[in-house]
Amino acid sequence: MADWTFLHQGILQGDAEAALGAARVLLDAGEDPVALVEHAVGPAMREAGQLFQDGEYFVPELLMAARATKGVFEIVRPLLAQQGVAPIGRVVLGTVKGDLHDIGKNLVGAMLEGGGFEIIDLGVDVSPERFAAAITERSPTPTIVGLSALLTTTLPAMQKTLAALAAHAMRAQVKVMVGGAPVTQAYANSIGADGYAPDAASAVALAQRLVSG
Ligand code: B1M
Repeated sequence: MADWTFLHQGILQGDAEAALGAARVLLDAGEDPVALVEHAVGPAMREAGQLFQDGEYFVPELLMAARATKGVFEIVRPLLAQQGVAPIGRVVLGTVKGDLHDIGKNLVGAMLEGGGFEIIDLGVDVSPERFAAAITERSPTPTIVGLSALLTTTLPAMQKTLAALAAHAMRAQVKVMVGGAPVTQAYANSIGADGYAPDAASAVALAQRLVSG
């Protein structure tokens, strides 16, 4: 029975070096990379998200946990690909046009990756056309488009992105989830998004709901 404690604690404490070392030891001992994600990486990031929601972790702690997760995924991702492990969904993620805030978007991406999703991160200031192109360019077709916005002035770019997806006849093929400080459930409903998540932990639960039907 594998001992996931060091990896779990390394991520939770945001110690990227310790997490990477623990992941290497587990993989060298023949542990399955899928089990590593399911038993250590995912639970540790969920716990970090919960601590953040409970007010025990602040943004720096969460960012460090995300950074540790990212390092572990650098070595786990190719092994998953070798095994032909399919992600539970593919998410095209980005901060909308005109908006340069990416801390929350990156946290959402790290949590989703920990939850078994493949992330295609388009970065910040992403135009509606680039979101649409990212879907047509990828095979298999991504299942979710995730839009982040932090400015009230860039909220309309979410609606424009949805319009661009519709104009390229791909709105029915993908689910659209939105988030960011000025975004609300009412706003998400008003633009016809499929879901809204207030934080990174809820984003994982929402994405799982969206891919399961
Ligand atoms: Co700016 N900024 N900023 N900023 N900034 C805010 C957002 C602001 C509220 C500050 C304020 O005035 N009190 C304000 C917006 C006001 C408004 O529109 N109502 C503001 C402004 C005005 C600006 C500039 C215009 C300032 C200027 O230049 N005059 C400028 C705009 C630049 C641009 O984008 N074009 C600007 C610039 C910057 C910096 C570059 C300096 C920096 C960004 C650095 C970076 O991201 N790499 C910055 C920062 C850091 C902030 C604050 C302080 C922090 C934002 C943050 O990272 N929060 C912010 C004030 C604040 O929020 N206290 C502010 C932490 C992060 C974990 O939370 O991003 O909300 P958040 O993400 C959460 C959830 O929202 C959710 O999950 C995340 C994790 O729990 N979530 C999603 C986010 N995306 C999601 C997507 C999902 C689901 C959930 O699905 C896809």
